[in-house]
Amino acid sequence: MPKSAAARLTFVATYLITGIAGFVGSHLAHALVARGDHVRGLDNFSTGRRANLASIAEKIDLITADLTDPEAVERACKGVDAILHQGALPSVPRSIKDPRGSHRANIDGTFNLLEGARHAGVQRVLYAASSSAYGNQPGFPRVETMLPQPIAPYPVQKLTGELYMQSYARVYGLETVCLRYFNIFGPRQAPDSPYSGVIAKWVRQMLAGEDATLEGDGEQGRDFTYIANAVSANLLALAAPADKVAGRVFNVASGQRSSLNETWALLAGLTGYTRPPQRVERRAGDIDNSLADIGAAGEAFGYQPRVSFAEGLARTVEYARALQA
Ligand code: UD2
Repeated sequence: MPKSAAARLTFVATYLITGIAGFVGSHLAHALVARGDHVRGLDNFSTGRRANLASIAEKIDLITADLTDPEAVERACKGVDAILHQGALPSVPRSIKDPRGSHRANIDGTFNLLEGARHAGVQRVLYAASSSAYGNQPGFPRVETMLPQPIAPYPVQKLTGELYMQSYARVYGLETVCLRYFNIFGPRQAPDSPYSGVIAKWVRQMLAGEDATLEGDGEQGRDFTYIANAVSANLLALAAPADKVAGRVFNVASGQRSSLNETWALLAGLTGYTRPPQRVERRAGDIDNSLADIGAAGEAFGYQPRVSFAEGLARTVEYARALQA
């Protein structure tokens, strides 16, 4: 086995972030650059935005390439200590509309990344997995030992990536770590696509005084997780000893459930929005409820959410308001 990641990665290391121009990828890049690490990024700019990297553009090595290009991915992995694999085509409804496109990005892309990592001798890969893997089975909070029951293509793809990560840990000794993100939100999340996360979308619409849509009765719940909490989970998982994390899956969440109706009310209060929601039908493949047990990540690498849901919403609205000004 190589030196433990904890020993090696406490020194200046070279990281590859896939999907670096996206919401989570760009936050990770800012955090790693801030602590003086070398950051290389890969993005095809299909959904990512250069503006997300503007203030660190000079400090990172940016490769414009697609995860489905095996040679480009293999080149990007050379000389890298650890990878934060965030590149993906998210959204449950997008995957229902275009299962082939999201399959390619999420499954073929993840496979190429693992092959690139293996050939380049990368030590550790953190993988952005999804809470959607749990599906609509009974039993809350969600614990990593539950059998996944994905419904739409997107959760199937994200879960397939997890299985590949675990396989590469067992077969090739790559230190892969799957972080199951629970509805991450915060500044820089794209607000203007039909596939945008609900909080980013509502904040933009409410601040612009536009109608906003509530799909279903609004009683579906989510464990909304502020971006800074997800970033801290990644940094902790990078530094954790291999025997605590390699080949494992961890929930990354706040450990609190909020309904969409509650979320609407909080955002309306923060933005001064008074219009009623435009109520439309529930989405196909939507999850009723989501709430994580975050004990495993706490035990393995000391993860604890530091920013509450209410504080996260306030920061998100403040950011969006400053952009509009
Ligand atoms: C899933 C995953 C999440 C992440 C994400 C990536 C779950 C529980 N979560 O998020 O972890 O992987 O996929 O895309 O599976 N909605 C409205 N109005 C709108 C937009 C959305 O009412 O304008 C509703 C939507 O029907 C859903 C909820 O808001 O009930 C959340 O939707 P979302 O697209 O923000 O995220 P979700 O839960 O599909």
